[in-house]
Amino acid sequence: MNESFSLRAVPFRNRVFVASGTFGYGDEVAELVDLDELGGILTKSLSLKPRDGNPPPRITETASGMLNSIGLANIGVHKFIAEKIPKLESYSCAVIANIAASSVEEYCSVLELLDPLKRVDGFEINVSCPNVKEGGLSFGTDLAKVALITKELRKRTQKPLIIKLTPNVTHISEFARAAEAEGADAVSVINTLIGMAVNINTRKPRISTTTGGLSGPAIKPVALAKVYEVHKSVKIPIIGVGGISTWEDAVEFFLVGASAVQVGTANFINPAIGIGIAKGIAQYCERNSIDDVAELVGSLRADTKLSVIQSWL
Ligand code: RRO
Repeated sequence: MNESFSLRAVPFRNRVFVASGTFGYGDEVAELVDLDELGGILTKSLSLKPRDGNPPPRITETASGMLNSIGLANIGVHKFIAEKIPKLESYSCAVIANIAASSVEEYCSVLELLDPLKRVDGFEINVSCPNVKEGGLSFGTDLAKVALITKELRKRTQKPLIIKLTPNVTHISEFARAAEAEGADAVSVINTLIGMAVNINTRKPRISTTTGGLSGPAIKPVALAKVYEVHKSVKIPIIGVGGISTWEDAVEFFLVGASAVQVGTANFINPAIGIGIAKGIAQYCERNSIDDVAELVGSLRADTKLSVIQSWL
């Protein structure tokens, strides 16, 4: 049974990745988890300079979900190269660097610093952080900006270029099409949904920035619908992300059109969960005489005449 996947000839052992922001830079988790059993690791978003992020409280639990407002806290690209890359050298698991920035120039600078490194297999471009004033959603909700960022980065790398899209727009498929048109190799669908939680005793928001990004099982139905929408609109692979915590969840994403998946919030419960999900997918394929996970991708049996999404695509 073939469970591998590739982008621009970069091979991934299987189709289960760990999502950015839920797995540090990989090295922290390496003592607990055999990284080489994962399809790939998406690093925490990297900016040019280190960032402290937003003030606490910046995480709170909600029904079947988690609300975060980390605010892009990260060690900065220089420290990542000096301290994290050497620790990842002994693993063969693909490392995709996630980049976030507050200007097109900053995206380009971070990518140019990382591109020559052998240990960096590709890039996921975060144009969808809901928790920063500059960059983030202000880019990800602007079609022209998404197109420009993709175009400028495409000129600067031959490695896989993945654009991570926000669900906080009317039609996510338009953004996927813009990324595809400017040379993206894949899109990650979706980043977190803007959400809010209130403490009725203090009458205060439960996180410092009032609103934050909602993730976890609560958002899985939304993520599935967004992947389904994007699958109708682009030919490049879609990496499905949003609330996946079991292998059955992952199979749902394949059926609606994802070529690979990322496990995010579930890593906070069990950082080895991605490996279990990959094994569950392989066993499901074997039980159902499926020779290649690719056979599942987009194989949903939906009555297209009754599909509401079609009408406005
Ligand atoms: O750091 C964050 O607050 C954050 C980021 Br960069 C992101 O892309 N998505 C999210 O929910 N939080």
